[in-house]
Amino acid sequence: MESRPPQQLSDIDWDNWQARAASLVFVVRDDQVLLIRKKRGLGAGKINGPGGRIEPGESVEQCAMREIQEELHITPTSIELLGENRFHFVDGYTTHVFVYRAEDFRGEPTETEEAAPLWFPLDQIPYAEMWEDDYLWVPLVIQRRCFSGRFLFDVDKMIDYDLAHLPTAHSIAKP
Ligand code: 8DG
Repeated sequence: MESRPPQQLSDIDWDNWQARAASLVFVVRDDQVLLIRKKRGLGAGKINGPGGRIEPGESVEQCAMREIQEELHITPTSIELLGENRFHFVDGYTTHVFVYRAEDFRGEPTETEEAAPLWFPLDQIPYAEMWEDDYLWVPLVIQRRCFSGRFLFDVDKMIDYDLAHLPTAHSIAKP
C-alpha cells in the first residue's frame, strides 16, 4: 500500500523507525567553535560540524573520530556525547545523528577534498548558512547541555520538529 508522505512528526511510526547512524563533532576551544564548509555529500555547501555516516563494524564514536580525521586531519583528545537528532525526510530518507563535543585535539585543521575548516566566535555561529534546525540545538552543544530531537524535512526545508532537553546523555541509546 502506498502511503502519503508525512506532513508532521505524528504521521511517522516512531516505534518502528529505523535509520543509519551518523556523527557530528563540535570542537569548542578558546571561546570559538571549529566548523567546516562541507564540500560534498548530504548538506554540501552548508556550514556544519565535521561528521558523516557510520560504516559497518564501527561504533558511533569510531565513526565520529574517523570522520573528523578524514575531513580535517585532526584527532580530538576526547569526545563527549551530548545529544541525538532523528531526521526524517519526506522522500523516506532517514538518519540518526549522534552529536559530540570535543575540547581539544591533536594536529592542525587542514582543508581536504571533503571540507574546509572555519573557526567562529561562539556568539557568531553562522546559522543562516547551516541546516535550518541547527539554531535550535547547536546552542545546547555550546552550553554543554544534553538533548534529543526529531525533525521532519522536505529536502532542506524543516516542516516539523520537537526537541527535548535531557538531564544527562545516559538515556541516549547508541547503535
Ligand atoms: P558519504 O561519504 O557516504 O558521501 O557521506 P558521509 O560522509 O558518510 O555522510 P554525509 O552525507 O556527509 O553525512 C551527513 C552529515 O550531515 C552527517 O554528519 C549528519 C549531518 N546532518 C544531517 N542532517 C543535519 C542537520 O539537519 N543538521 C546538521 N548540523 N547536520 C546534519 O544529515
